[in-house]
Amino acid sequence: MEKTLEELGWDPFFEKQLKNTKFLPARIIRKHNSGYDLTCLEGTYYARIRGKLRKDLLKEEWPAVGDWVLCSLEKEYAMIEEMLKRKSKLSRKVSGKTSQEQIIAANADTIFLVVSLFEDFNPRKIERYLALIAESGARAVIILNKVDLIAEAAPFLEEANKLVVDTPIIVTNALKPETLKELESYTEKGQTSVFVGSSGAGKSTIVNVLLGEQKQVVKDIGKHKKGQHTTTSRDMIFLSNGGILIDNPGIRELRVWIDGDDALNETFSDIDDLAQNCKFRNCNHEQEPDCKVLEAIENGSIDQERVDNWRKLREESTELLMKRQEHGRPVDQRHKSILAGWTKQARANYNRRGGLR
Ligand SMILES: Nc1nc2c(ncn2[C@@H]2O[C@H](COP(=O)(O)OP(=O)(O)OP(=O)(O)O)[C@@H](O)[C@H]2O)c(=O)[nH]1
Ligand SMILES: [Mg+2]
Ligand SMILES: [Zn+2]
Repeated sequence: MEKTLEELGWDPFFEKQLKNTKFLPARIIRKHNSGYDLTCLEGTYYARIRGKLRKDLLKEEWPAVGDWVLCSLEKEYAMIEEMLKRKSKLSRKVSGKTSQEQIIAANADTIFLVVSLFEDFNPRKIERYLALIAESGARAVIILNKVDLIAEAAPFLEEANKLVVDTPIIVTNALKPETLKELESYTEKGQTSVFVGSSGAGKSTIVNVLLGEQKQVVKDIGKHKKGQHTTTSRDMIFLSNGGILIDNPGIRELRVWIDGDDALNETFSDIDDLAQNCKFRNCNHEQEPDCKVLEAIENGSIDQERVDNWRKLREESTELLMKRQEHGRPVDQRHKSILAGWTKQARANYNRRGGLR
């Protein structure tokens, strides 16, 4: 059954970008090694990027699942002619020494971070995800799943609440669909929700509950080894109420893709607030005199580990920026303050290693 553009997630943000075009708006619903599937008013087509557009784009800028593009239809397939500007973009850095970006999903409204309370709860890892989601421009919702497998949720909830200001936290048991009711307010008609988190956290199980059928293969506990990915591709899934979901493979190594320091300031807003009154404007909160963050650690109002993680993420994102600069990428005003926070010691480490970790 063909879908209306609204059912595909079209809204005024994209409509405004259409100017007298002869091409059709279409949404990327799947990525293959050598092309894409996209859906437009005429149906779903295999698609490739027009050579001219391909030349204009860096490889890492190529369309991702969730992107809106303009296409033309040939007999059997579609040609992607233009890309529309994104409302949000969830990215990570490709593993290893490269400074390449990998777009996980485009144009999400909500990103559900699924954490298993049983095997996966780690505040530092959650902070890392939250920083990435803050950078994406989409809204974060934390799902603490598998509550049935632990004795008591309260200590976890308390710990999780220390990490966020107004990010919703939902405690679930995906094997009991009624515990997922609260998710429905985020998965309404035309809303795009993306599921991320470790392998085995329960992303696909939750997607199946929302869909009302076993579409996504979920891990069979008896048959698979721990750490093995069950979901291996990113697929767009359409709910009968008009909601749109993107299930993802579990992420093994989450290297930050942060451009400027807004996302870190947002994720660590408690540290950022305190830092306003530190003696030095670019205080690293390590051993500087008159440091308000160190005082807060001292009096127990903020965890040392949280501050260490902030520093680590900041270092990682600054190194990434350095590396991208070396590769000739432009540095703009937003990057200035993060580069200014680059300490002598960190720069020395970076140079000694000859680049990224
Ligand atoms: N007890 C319990 N088991 C759950 C819950 N949610 C999911 N599971 C089980 O956990 C296993 C992993 O679930 P999946 O949905 O495949 O996990 P995933 O996050 O999609 O994993 P990847 O696709 O590898 O990234 C399955 O055997 C599910 O049945 C829960 O709330 N409680
Ligand atoms: Mg899965
Ligand atoms: Zn300080």
